[in-house]
This record gives sequence, C-alpha cells and structure tokens, in this order.
Amino acid sequence: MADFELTNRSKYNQNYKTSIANPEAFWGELAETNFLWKSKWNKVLEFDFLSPKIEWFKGATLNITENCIDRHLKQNGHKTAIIFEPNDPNQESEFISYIELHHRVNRFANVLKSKGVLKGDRVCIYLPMIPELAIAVLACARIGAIHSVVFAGFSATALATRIKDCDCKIVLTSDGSFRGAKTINLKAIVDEALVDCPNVSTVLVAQRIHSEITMKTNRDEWLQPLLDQASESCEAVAMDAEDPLFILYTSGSTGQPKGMVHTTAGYMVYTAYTFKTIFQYQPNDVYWCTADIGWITGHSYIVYGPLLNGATTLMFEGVPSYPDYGRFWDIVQKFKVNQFYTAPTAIRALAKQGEAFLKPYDLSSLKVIGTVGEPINEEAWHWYNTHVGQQQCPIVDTWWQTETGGILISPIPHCFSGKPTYATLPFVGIQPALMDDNGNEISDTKAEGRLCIKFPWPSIARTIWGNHERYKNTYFSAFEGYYFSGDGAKRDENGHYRITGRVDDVIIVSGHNLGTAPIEDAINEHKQVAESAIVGYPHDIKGNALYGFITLKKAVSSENHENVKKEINALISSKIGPIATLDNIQFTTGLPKTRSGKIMRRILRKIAGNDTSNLGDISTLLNPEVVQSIINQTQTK
Ligand code: 7RM
Repeated sequence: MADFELTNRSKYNQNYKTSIANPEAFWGELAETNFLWKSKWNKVLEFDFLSPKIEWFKGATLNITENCIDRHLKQNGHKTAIIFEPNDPNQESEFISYIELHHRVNRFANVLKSKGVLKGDRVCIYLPMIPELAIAVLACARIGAIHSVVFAGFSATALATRIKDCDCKIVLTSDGSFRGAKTINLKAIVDEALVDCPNVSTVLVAQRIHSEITMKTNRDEWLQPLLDQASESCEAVAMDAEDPLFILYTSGSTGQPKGMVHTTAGYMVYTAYTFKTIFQYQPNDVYWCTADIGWITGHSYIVYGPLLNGATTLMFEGVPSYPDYGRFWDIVQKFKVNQFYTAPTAIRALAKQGEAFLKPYDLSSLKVIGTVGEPINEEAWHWYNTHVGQQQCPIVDTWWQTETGGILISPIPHCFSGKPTYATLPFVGIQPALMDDNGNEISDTKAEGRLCIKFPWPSIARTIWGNHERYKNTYFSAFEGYYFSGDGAKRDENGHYRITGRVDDVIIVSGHNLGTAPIEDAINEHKQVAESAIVGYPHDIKGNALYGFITLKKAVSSENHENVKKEINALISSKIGPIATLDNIQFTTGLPKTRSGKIMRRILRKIAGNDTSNLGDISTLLNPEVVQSIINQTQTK
C-alpha cells in the first residue's frame, strides 16, 4: 500500500511523481484508504478544461460530516474538536468534544429540517466567530443543504447581493457580535438587507450580545429554544461526490461577486490531505488558524481540514489588539498551540507594536507557523520567524485561492523549507505553469509570468453559481487548456515559486480581496462625483491601501473638499464595509484613458505609489495631458 506521508524530501518526491504520472491511481487510492464512503465512484477523474467540466470521484456517495465527526466518535469521542476562545479574555473558553459536536450539529440539522430546508437548498450564514457558526456549516452539510457563509463584517448591501444571487430562503444570524471593545448589531444589518430580499422566509437568531433587537413576526425566531427541543440524532444524507457542498463569494473585476461553487468529495479529500501534511498535524496537537470562517481559509483550515483529521481546532472570536497586542500570544500559551496560521497583514500589525507584547508569553509549544492571503514581505517574514517561531518553526507560506479550495503551493516542513517571500514548490498533484505575454507556457525553469495550473486537482471550484460562462471566461479563457489564477509569479532556478501579486483589478487590503469595480460603483453614487478610479499603493500594515482618483461634476470649493471626502468614505462604508474606505482621495480634472475609453489604472498605480519616473508610453492615451496635471497636483499637495 502506498505511503502518503510527506515527512521527508524523498517521500514528497515519490508522491509528487506518482501524482503527476498517474493522478487517478494516486487520488483514488488516497481517497479509498482514508475516508468513509457510502458507495464507491465509477471513475476517479473526468475533465475538460475547455467546457470547462471537472468531476472527481463521480458516482460515489458520502456525507462529509460523517468523515468530520461520526468516524472519530468511537476512538476519540471525548477528544476536543473545537476550542472556543471568546473575545473577552475573562469569559470562559469552551471545549467542544467530538461527541458534543455530533449532538449539536444534529440538533441544528434537525432545526433546519423543521424549517423546511431540503437537500440542495441554499442557506445563508451571517454569524460571528462563535461555535454556532461552525456548527451551522456542518448542519447544512449533514442534510445536504448548500451553505453560503457571508463574512459578518460585510454591509447590508453586500449581504443582500449574496442572498439574492443564490436565492437563499433562510438566514442564520445572531443578535450581534463582539469585536474587541466594540459590539456590532448584526441583526439590524440583516433586517436592512432583507428589505431587499422578499424570498427570505426564515431568520434564526443566535443570542450572543443580549442586545435589544426587533423580531419580525412569522419570519424571525430565536435559535436556542429550537435547538433545545430538537433531537440529537440526525441521519447524514447521502451526497453525490459532485453535489455542491457550499458557495462562497469572492470579488471580481466587475461589480457582481462570484459565487464559487465547491463540491463534496474532491474538496474533502484535498483539504484533509493538505491540512495533515502541510501543518504536520499530530494526534494530540492543538491547531489554530486566526482567519474568520467567512473566508475560504476558515472553511478549509478551521472547519473541514482539521475536523476531517480528528484534530483540535481553535476558534477565536476577537481581534489581535484586544485587550492588547499580546492577545494572540496569550492564546498560544494558554492552549499550548502547536500550529499557528495567520495572515501577513496581522503579522505586520503585530510587528509594528514591538516585541514587548510577545515577551511575557511562552511560545515554545509552536511547531509550524503559517501565512496566507497575500505576498509576505521579507521584513515581516523575518519578524515572524525570529519572534514568533523563535527560529525553531518552519514557516509555511501557503499560496491558494477561494477558487482552489485548498493550498496549492507551499513549503512542507521536513520536506523542503521556505525562504523569505517564496511559497516554494507545488503540493502533490499540482502542476503549475508560467505563461508569457504571448500566451505561451514558459519552459525555462527560471522565469516570470502569469501563474496557471495545467491539470485539475480535487478541490478546484466547479463553477460560478448561476453563471458558468463567467467561470469559463474568468479562469479558462486567458490561456486555453489552463486554469488562470489571476496572479503573477516568479520561478527561481530550483523551481521555487514566488507569488508577485494580482495582475487584474483586485486589490488586497489587510488580506481582504477588494474588487475595484464595486468600490467605484459606490463612489459614483455620490451626486457630485463624475468618475472615479481606485488603485492600491503599498502600505506598511495593510499591505495595500486604497487611493481614489475622483473627478467631480462641477468644481467644489476647497473648503468643501473635506466634506465630500467624508461623504464618499461613508458611502463606501455603507455599501461595502469599512474595510473598503479610501486612505487617500485626490480630486482630479480627468482620468487617463485609452482610446476605447478604459481607465489606465496602470498609470494611476504608479502615481499613487509615488513612482512616476517611468510611466511607459502614454502617447496612445486619449488625454495624455491629464497625467501631468495629476502628477503636478500630487507634488503640490
Ligand atoms: C486563501 C486566500 C486569493 C489571492 C491569491 C493571491 C493572494 C493568497 C498568498 C497570496 C502571495 C500567498 N484566498 N494570496 N495567498 N499571495 N502569497 N501565500 O487568500 O481568494 O481570498 O485570495 O490571495 O493573490 O490570488 S482568496
């Protein structure tokens, strides 16, 4: 029988080789020997990147929650599945065993059933980082409902768009949430969103902050009394391998977010295997990923990946700065965390506070530390390595996307190590390619180009909900026969990859992917705004900050400029969320455009980044004179 462990370089080499030479045999055996199936597949893989159509383990039936929970009960029922650490450090933590998780998921699933939720129905989950969030996700999976988790920091407008796009009839939320010293009235945001969503007939509300909320008769109900009455056993519905498990929205370069659809079996196999091998999870370890379950990182590496491995996974409700910047390290010490996974933006924010916040804590339990979400700069990498990992912990700089479901490029501890800013080598089964400007794959090892993947892996998203054409156009049309990631990358002479960032119009601010289009749409709603263009520019903490170039309809007196700026940011805040507000706003007389009317963001990016020495050829612009006028304005500011 094959040895799928990745604990040294030769095992990685061996498994990588087989996974490429014979993907079906590799994934087939891995799937068969490590998971619980109700019935076997007819074929491991069928695909065509042109349609595109991708099917893994087609014909097999299974339920992912039996793999996440039931199969651990006999041996590990009393083991802690989820540690919940509340926002307030003085409030008690919760330890949820696999047995308790089983009961709570089943109760929740029965409540959903009693509200008429059927297999294939979409359920919107708008909850903070409390146990109910993970339990709700698993409850949906138990009965074959498709969960659509919306990050509880999103505005009413963003929530409504997502509810409507996949036609959810039910929303799961809470009265509110705690975030550091703040409380947020989530239910009020839901109420506002639902004005625009007539199809939602049920809202179930978890109680978290005990705030005054209004309950709409015949629509809204408290969750807890329903859970109390529900049975703690619930049959796990047999799902086809390719039945959708969840939808998760990601911003794109047009206003409408893309509902990425992930299916059941392939997602299960890939997230479980990457979790185990990349984090080198051992049976008694405590693993902590600081992401929110509202993002793909939370789906794959707080909930599914860890639970599929029978791991103990920590969920933290709060923020890194509350009650002070030592909170993360306090938690690591308190639970003797062994694997810690966070984002460069958090690392930079913590590094800025200095080492004094780390000093009081014992971090010696840490074995592997990880980063995800954006390119990590060298300085942040070294700080993480020195002060958090104490030069003892491999750093896994994991590159992947909402669309990829799981990690595609990352160091694997004990197989090969990371080096600053490099995501290093492809995971088992992953075939990256770099493409040149003419659309051809670059064969030289040392190269730079657009990052594609040329063969399917089990957890790739299968479509965009309700818009397969957009799925094809976005990911499979730029380079025929390849999946295009939207990122650029460099490859060194050893074949190690360094991700350089997005090549499209998505800007990553503090780890949040923000499409420029929806922000511009919000700004353009201001009655004095004629036109706007948003670009990113480097920012010490956030990675990128937003710079808005805005032309006004008619001249506004300079005293009023500040007011208009405030109003613009307020608009963005209400339409998208505070994360998308602009750090810098410049009113201009025009925006540089191509002759076909496309705004040349490339030039604005250089101006925003204060790098105007080489703007390239601007003579083909419709209005080259506008460029100099914008530059002059920046210099006199
Ligand atoms: C997991 C996640 C995806 C985009 C992706 C990249 C960027 C993510 C890294 C990274 C450099 C990394 N999903 N990205 N990880 N860039 N190094 N290790 O973040 O859908 O929200 O974002 O994030 O640009 O395309 S996501």
